[in-house]
Amino acid sequence: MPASGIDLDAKMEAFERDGFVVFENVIEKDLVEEIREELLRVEREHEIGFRETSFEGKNTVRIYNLLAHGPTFWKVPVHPAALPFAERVLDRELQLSSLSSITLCPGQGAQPLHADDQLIPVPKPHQPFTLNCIWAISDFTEENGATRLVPGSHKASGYNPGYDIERDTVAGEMPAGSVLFWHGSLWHAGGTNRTDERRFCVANYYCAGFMRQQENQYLGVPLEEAKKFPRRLQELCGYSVYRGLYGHVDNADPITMLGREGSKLTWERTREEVLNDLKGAAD
Ligand SMILES: O=C(O)CCC(=O)C(=O)O
Repeated sequence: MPASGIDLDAKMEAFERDGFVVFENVIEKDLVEEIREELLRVEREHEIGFRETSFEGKNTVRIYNLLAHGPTFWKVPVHPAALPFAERVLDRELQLSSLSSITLCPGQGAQPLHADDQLIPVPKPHQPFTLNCIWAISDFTEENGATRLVPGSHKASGYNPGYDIERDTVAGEMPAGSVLFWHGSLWHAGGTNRTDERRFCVANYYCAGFMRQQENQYLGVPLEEAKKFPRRLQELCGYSVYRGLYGHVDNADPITMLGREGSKLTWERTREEVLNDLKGAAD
């Protein structure tokens, strides 16, 4: 078991069967509180209102590009309760695809069912290319719009849900401080908020190292800010080379542009080094 004490084998079994899994009460209470305060601060300072599309939710506050909004958010993608599982699902060369918040306000209706990877033109079912990792910053309940999930739908072949499709769903209920992971092909949707309180969460969305990220991290986060990130977060943002090759800048590891020592590119390595790296990435 990893240092966090979470049995990743058991979690992986549930994830492979259902397409989602919850890690209950794994985030420190102080951090949950700090994130909620920071989300409210950013919303206030940037005068962020409701979104304008039904998909994003007309009674929903979404804040995109959270890494650019201060160090509190830097803690999320590298948190030891969540990253090891994501590395297990996608491998150690995964990237951060996007980091955003989704605050369902009172009166927000249900979102249409969808799969996060539905724009990727690869026949289904397929291995996970993306992994969503929802941090509950308030309790997630059926009443306040906990994410609706269609168990096993990540194994559906051939098509994605149309927005008018109806399916039996379960509610991803969990206490604040828990994390809900789902396979990018899983059919899911934000629920209906029938309460008079907000449902807060941060959506930490990872993708495989060979994919294009949903948010452009290089332009979204000023270089001077990215230089202050811990190395692992820089790598997750894409300041790294996939399989020692993809993403290089003029034949160098892009992390050198942040003032750090880079790794050798594939063609500078011995055959043994390449084979060892491939093995390490898959472990
Ligand atoms: O808010 C939620 O529970 C899920 C939202 C979602 O799936 C999305 O916006 O893509």
